Amino acid sequence: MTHDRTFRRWICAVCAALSLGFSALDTAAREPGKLANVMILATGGTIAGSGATSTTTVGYTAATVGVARLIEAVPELKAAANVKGEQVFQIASENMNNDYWLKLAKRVNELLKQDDVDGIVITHGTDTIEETAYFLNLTVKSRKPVVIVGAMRPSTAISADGPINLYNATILAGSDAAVGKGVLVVLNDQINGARDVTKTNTANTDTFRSWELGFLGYMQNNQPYFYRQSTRKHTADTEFDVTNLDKLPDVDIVYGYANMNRIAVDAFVAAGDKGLVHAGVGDGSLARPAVEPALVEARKKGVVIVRSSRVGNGIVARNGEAKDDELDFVVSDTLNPQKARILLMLALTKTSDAKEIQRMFYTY
Ligand code: DAS
Repeated sequence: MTHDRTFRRWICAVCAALSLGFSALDTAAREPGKLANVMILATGGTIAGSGATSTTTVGYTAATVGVARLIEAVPELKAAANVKGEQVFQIASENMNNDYWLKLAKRVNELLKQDDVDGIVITHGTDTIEETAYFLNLTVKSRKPVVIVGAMRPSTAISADGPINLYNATILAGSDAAVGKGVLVVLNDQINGARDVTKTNTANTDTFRSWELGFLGYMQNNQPYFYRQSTRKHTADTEFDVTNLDKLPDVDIVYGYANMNRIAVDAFVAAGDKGLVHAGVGDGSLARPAVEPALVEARKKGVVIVRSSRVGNGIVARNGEAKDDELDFVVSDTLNPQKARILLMLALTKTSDAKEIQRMFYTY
């Protein structure tokens, strides 16, 4: 074996050992039997909501209860972890935006650098919990657990689900089993991964699913039970860094349907979008002659085009329903349109090369 190849192998071994060392430092094990230190970051939502009566489960006001009261309402948290609360902002999550995401991601990364923080729980509205979870899955630079939790019934309702969801999320955020699993979403005793979870019912407590790709595990009897984990890169392995970002590139979504026209595509391009996600019918199909020419023109103006699907399951195949190689389009793989938008935004902070962005869609 030549010296050069031996040296290269030696370098690779050293790098592997160092990365293991760093990741071990990142998740320094607690003394056995000591409670984990978990930060609860509150952002609003139904879990912090209140209704006029104890039977009001729709038509209540989200984002009215502060983090201190959320924690006080679940005294059992004291046996789950050493918890501290912080109100990062207080909104109904349909009002979530890129600025809130950047603020939250920077605060999470700041806290996770602290040795006295073992994990983080984020209380959040359910409407965009899947998007915030995926954004953090791509921007948190730590293997420590980050668990996002919401509720489908306000805190004032009979059988409010917020308290047990918050308790489960706190247990999970303090558990070694959750280390290195990426950002997790916990409601209804089910553990979902950030990449694949989506809201599937407007009002029911079992609304969060990862459809065909499935839950990662369950919360039961005060502990997590994992049965799978994501095969895609996340958190500590991400190439994206929002530390010095104050704004994200403008990316919007155009929804596909019968009788579609090109007006929305042209409007977003005229508004200066850097990327467009097309939520196509079927396998990400493009209406011709109405829409495909508009997307081709947009690409020629430098707008990066991602073909996604409104369907909800399955792979959007490259060169299937459109000549992606020839048109220099990107396909979203299995990411739904709202998550494809998030990855495209972060990708555009690093490159506008469609082939490089396609690599990112097959990586995360
Ligand atoms: N409006 C919803 C939200 O804040 C309420 C909820 O379900 O959390 O996402």
